[in-house]
Amino acid sequence: SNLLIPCQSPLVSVIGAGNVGRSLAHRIALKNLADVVLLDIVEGLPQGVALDLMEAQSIESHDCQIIGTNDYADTSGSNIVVITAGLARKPGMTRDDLMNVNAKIVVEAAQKAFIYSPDAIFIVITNPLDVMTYLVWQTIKLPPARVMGMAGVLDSSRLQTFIAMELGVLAADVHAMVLGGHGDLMLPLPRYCTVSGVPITELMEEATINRIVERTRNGGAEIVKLLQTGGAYYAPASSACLMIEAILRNQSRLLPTAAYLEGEYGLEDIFLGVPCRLGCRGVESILEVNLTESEKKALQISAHSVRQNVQVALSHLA
Ligand code: TXD
Repeated sequence: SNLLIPCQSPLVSVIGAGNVGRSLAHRIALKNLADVVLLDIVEGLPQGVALDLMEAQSIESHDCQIIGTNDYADTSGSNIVVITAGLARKPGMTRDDLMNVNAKIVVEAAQKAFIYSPDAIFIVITNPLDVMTYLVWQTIKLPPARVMGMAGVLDSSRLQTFIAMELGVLAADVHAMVLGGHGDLMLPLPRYCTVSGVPITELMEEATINRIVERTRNGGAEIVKLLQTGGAYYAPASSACLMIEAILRNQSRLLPTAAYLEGEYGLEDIFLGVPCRLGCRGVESILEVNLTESEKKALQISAHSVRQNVQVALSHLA
């Protein structure tokens, strides 16, 4: 009978077993979504993290296998490859320095992972997000639907949390949409934020909304300032996990995703955060919502800055 045919779990490979990578592996296992291969350049690190996670398997009663490795051959046949590898900013390093170092790391990771998982969907997390996502796509030349970047889900989740805190409502009842690049130029859209269907513009003063929007823009920096030793990782891992779940379960969820634009929003040949339907084929479609003139302008400015950085990174890689 069909019951006797063993069915293989999906496989997610996470490149970079640092804070985000290991938290993501944990999250995937807790949700029993997929087996996970954690890969890092540091010897012993991914093996240790994977073993530690596996040692909780009986307590958490999931049945995901998590292995750690330094060898891309072990990532073979992944359904999804997530790239979190990279360096954090060190004293004396400019944003450009960081970008050029991470560009090299990310391009190499994409090339090597692609050899072993040519059918995978690639999700990029490494910063600067929109630039790195473009480089991955350009390196492996996949159909654009199969390459995407995670940032919008995190930025929207931050906004949702701040709205919930302000109004004293359940965060899960709040829905928000943040578009544009991941960084100071992101474009939160209060007009499209609701609490159980009620627009927040009906529930909050404009000044309050502006304050919350500003806090969202600086969400990453606020955490870095508190932690001192690195950036956020729990909410980023949860955000990436949501996208992975939407893909593996073919949920067709509408999530803000850094996707390749081919004329949408008047933009071409760029990865930028826009609302996407995520399903088993990756980015199933891009939704073009109506933007006001000033919102369009803000998106253009965000796009311009991403484009400039892509050029810097490409000239450095050449
Ligand atoms: O919204 C978003 N997209 C983001 C992005 C939210 C949070 C973090 N964001 C970015 O993700 C952050 O700015 C970094 O660029 C990445 C990873 O953040 P994380 O906090 O996980 O950084 P860590 O803890 O320093 O981990 C990076 C790991 C570390 O273990 C390195 O040894 C490894 O990457 N690394 C490599 N792995 C494989 N191959 C190579 N070449 C390599 N170089 C470093």
